[in-house]
Amino acid sequence: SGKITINGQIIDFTDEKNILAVARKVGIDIPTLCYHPELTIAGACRLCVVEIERMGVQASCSTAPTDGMVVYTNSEKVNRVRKMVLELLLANHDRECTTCDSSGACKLQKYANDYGIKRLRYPNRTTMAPLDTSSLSIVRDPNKCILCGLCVRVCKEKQGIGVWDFKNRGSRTDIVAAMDQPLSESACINCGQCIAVCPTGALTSNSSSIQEIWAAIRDPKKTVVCQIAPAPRAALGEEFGLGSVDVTKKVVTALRKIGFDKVFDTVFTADMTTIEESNEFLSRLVKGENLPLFTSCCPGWVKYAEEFHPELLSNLSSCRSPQQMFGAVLKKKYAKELGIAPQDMFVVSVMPCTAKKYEAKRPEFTTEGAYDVDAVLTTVEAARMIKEAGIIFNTLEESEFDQPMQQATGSGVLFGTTGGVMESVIRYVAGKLLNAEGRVDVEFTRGMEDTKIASINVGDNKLNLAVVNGLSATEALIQKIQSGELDVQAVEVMACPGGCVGGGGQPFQNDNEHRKARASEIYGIDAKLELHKAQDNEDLNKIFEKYWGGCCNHDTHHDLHTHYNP
Ligand code: HC0
Ligand code: SF4
Repeated sequence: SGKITINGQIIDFTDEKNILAVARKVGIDIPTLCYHPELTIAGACRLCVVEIERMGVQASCSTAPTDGMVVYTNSEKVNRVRKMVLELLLANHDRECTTCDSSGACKLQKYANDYGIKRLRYPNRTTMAPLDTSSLSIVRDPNKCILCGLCVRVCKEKQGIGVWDFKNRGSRTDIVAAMDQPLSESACINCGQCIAVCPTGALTSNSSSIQEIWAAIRDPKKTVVCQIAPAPRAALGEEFGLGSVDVTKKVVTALRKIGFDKVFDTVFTADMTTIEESNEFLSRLVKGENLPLFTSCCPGWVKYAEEFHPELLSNLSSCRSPQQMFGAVLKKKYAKELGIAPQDMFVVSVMPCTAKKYEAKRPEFTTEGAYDVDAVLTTVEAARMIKEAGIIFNTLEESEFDQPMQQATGSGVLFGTTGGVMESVIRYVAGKLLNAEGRVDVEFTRGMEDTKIASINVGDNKLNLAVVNGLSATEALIQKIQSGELDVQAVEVMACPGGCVGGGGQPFQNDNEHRKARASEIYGIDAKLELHKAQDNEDLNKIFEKYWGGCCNHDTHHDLHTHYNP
């Protein structure tokens, strides 16, 4: 710790590892392209240079503060270096910004503007490399890659997978997926975290479903139905400058205006998942079988388990995710009730997640040859459709989800943040075993730490439980369980940092601050909702009764559960 002077302002520093962090702490912005506070430091882009007395121009991301240091973040020399860096990056960059999916969110575009880069001495690149569109979730445009390496680092460090890597050196340097094969051939689990850290449009979500959805909406033969997941409701407003606030009821209005015939809440089937999964858990506890139970609603985690831990597949809950439970309800039951063939119903979901695009296309999730969920929009893509439809979002009136699957409990909303599925299960189990009335709030499941472990007592049962997010942390936890060091009966896994609020399809500022803000909004929604535990959802209880003669039986198992492929 000590004091440093930045632009004449004396600042105390404690454990900040670099000058950049000290400056940002007091609201002095230094531009960066290759830096992320949660990843290792590369010092590759040189945009974060500052001038330090007696040390000259240095990268602020890789220089530690020392007592008495005097730093200038915007001197003439510094800005000259930054302009040069930006010009060189732009020289080798496809500058078709108007048609880029990241236009408006791109940091290179922003800094070129901020630093007044006008005429470039170099023409736009003329030889364009082909795009990798092989993945259902992610598109890579190599012509927009600035080689910052954030995708390489996030996939290796946070997910422990290492799909991306550098190839060649010097001016021929490139970033490629494993073995230089198309992304779809790699071990990629489609989480989209590389999109979330990419500063440009080199990595974006595969948004090809937008056109399909417009076509379905315009097709008079199709009944188009939309469901919206828990996490987007606290983030979609960011795309309209509203910040991380609950916009659920405005989104319902917007989706109706876009042309959806019915708008439902994925929280309804999150409650359904809680009931099916909790009973599965209780019956495994009684039999002492397939423990610990691992949750299975995160498709990134499911694919990871299939690729890297086939021995754990019998421990995964057999429940479909809420997205796919809703798909099943709609195509297998609700369509029939309306007298519609499953092929004539088009089901869309709005998800914070790029892996949900892949999950929807898994061959097991079909009814009479039609996909249960036909198309998946990320939060960002849903906002784009709202804009394309000419809807002024911010002044929209609010409206309710459709009947007869309208109710949603606070516990289902919690699914959108790390720890939420576990808390829902605990609430359900406590309610069921203890006939507990009233609210059951859980402490240990909350917060952004990547691994949370606790023992809780539910009546006579002592439950050892774990909640984990990020697959590197998950891998570490699995090692502890398999070595016998840790004894737990249930584990909630979400592949993305912070759970779904930090999904790869969420608005671009996908850092810890935003994840926390979104999660706290989700807890706020739960606190306000009167319906608290999954079993409080009366609409759901009626649907269970009407379609399957109750819950957790042979027929719900057939329609609402799945199997995994080693
Ligand atoms: Fe999630 Fe879901 S909560 S995975 O985190 O379980 O994507 O938001 O929709 O399916 O409900 C994502 C979010 C969902 C599902 C739900 C679960
Ligand atoms: Fe790695 Fe996830 Fe990107 Fe796939 S989507 S390359 S797993 S970070």
